[in-house]
Amino acid sequence: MTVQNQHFAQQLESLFSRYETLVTKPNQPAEKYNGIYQRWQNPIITAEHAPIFWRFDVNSASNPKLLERIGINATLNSGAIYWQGKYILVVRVEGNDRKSFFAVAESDNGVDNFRFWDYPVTMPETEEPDTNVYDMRLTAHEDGYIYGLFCTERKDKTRPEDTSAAEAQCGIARTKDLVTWERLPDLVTYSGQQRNVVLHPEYVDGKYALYTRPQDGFISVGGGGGIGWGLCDSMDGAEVKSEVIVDSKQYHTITEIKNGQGPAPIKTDSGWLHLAHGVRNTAAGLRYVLYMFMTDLQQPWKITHKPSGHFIAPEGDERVGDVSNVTFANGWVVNEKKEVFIYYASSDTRMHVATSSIDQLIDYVTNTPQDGLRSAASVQNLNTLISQNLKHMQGIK
Ligand code: M1P
Repeated sequence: MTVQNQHFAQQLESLFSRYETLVTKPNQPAEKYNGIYQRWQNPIITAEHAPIFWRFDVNSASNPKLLERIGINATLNSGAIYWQGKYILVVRVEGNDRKSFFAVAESDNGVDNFRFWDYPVTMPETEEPDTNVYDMRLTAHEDGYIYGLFCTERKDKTRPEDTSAAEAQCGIARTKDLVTWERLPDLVTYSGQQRNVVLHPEYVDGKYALYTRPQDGFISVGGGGGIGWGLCDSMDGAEVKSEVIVDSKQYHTITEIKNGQGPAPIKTDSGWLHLAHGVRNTAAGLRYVLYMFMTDLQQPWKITHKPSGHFIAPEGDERVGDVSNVTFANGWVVNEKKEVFIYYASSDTRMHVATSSIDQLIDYVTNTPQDGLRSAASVQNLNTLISQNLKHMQGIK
């Protein structure tokens, strides 16, 4: 073996060995307690989790200096499904070239040892090719398919001179095995643009039901916004003729600038549990947090409970990344034990998990005070709790 070949072999072995250490690292619950959910210490999927053979040409003949050929920048906003006893994420993987694509990663326990399948998803295109695809929401629909709804982004051709002018719409694909995807026509709505569109898992009045996010522009929702709701006859040529707003953006709340549905809601005996994101502006830029609400079982477009404030906000290392001060979730799953695994990305960079249970989340959603929309109302909520607690604590002395 030549010196160069020896160096190549050593480097490659070290790359594979460091990779194995990373992907097999056990995760532990974080220390902080709120009784609602448990954060876990380590990010579950990072750019470094992309297999070595995605990034390097491992043949010493064609890559004698062992250079990285295809760089991966981030692993973020992932759809999730509990499928055949495995915790499956359809990860948004973003290359160094800024293009996102989907790739499936699976784990046996949902909190660590996530591994990507060998190949990313080959998503068919429509007649109008996507420039970028991202943020898939997975829904196992009662029609028997697993649907993936995602954002398809293309250049805004009405503004050819503006190189950042883009248009977001909802791409739709379905699968039965998460390997082969049938691409269906993009969703048609009568709002300017759409992002954060999610398919409800059940028919409503015999139709498919969609959570939407009507928006006037690509980043700004403008006069539109809010989490919308609409029905359509078919997912093959889906058209939502009218949208009602389920949860609107609201002044001086966590949704002041915009909001969007997270993953598909979870059905419980008390109502549909929803996870969403809310965005407000700050001097340091936009801040994205997660929040929850519950809707009526028969009328999923009607909110029955909505706790005030955020459910998960960026903390510690989560606060920094490509787009700092962001938590975003488009995937959660429930297992046989009614445990809930909430998969969220931090700062558009890496994936994390927090675990909870259906009972805890129902308790949180139904018993947390609502937002009174004024400081005085917040103090009133606090005073009520304090006085109840002080009486209770005196009683047990
Ligand atoms: O950068 C934060 C998020 O911004 C967008 O979300 P929204 O449409 O609600 O503003 C998306 O691009 C999302 O992918 C990203 O995480």
